[in-house]
Amino acid sequence: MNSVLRIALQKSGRLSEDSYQLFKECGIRFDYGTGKLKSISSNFPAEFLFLRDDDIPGYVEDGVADLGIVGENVAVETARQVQTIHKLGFSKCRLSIAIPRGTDWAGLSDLEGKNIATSYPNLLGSYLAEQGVQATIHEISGSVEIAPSIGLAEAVCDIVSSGSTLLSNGLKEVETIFRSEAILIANPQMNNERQALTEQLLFRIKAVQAAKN
Ligand code: PRT
Ligand code: ZN
Repeated sequence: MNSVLRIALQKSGRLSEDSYQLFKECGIRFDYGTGKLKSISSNFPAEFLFLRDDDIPGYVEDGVADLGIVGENVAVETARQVQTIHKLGFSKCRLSIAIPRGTDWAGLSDLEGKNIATSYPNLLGSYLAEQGVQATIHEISGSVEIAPSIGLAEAVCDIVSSGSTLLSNGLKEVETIFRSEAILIANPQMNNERQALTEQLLFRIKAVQAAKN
């Protein structure tokens, strides 16, 4: 067997440390945090690619990587043809709608005809459609929380974990639209050797998780 699994991980961010830790606990060694874009494991047939999280689903869909670790929020938002093969239990967060703290909230119908700023237009768009609410979505790539204070939108839809960012921007969370955690995604067209390696990896991941519970 000479296939090598190519695994895409976030280079630097909220998923990186726990992703690296998971492989370490699985007994898979590789260099990480050296600034390199790739690293080959010294004791498992795997090559690690360090990328921005938003690019990972696309690389996995195209087969540049066989596997990747991303937040479910990013996997769903990018709508790539990848398989979710396992939930990893870290980087938990939620995607929520928030409005200025002093504003009354009677329910989702309050958003009718309003402007909502978000980096997740697809997730928000399908949620609003499901709920039968018509609002204008403004896609912005960062600092979503400041949109109401600069008059860009009456509400935001952003990732929340502790809630302190919303609080410090004078916003209150009124509706959670999606719950997320890190997931392992896979290219659906892997060859048999790579599938077998993926099975070996999954077996180790499940053993690590079982030992913690
Ligand atoms: O550079 P790159 O593009 O790779 O990274 P990134 O900056 O886009 O992503 P990163 O590292 O911030 O987040 C990676 C993934 O971690 C996300 O896609 C989520 O799945 C997950 N995650 C978990 C979070 C958070 N918690 C989180 N708190 N992602 C973002 N946040 C941000 C949020 O956007 C907001 O600005 O943190 C702020 C809110 O945090 P609290 O604790 O103040 O509520
Ligand atoms: Zn990103």
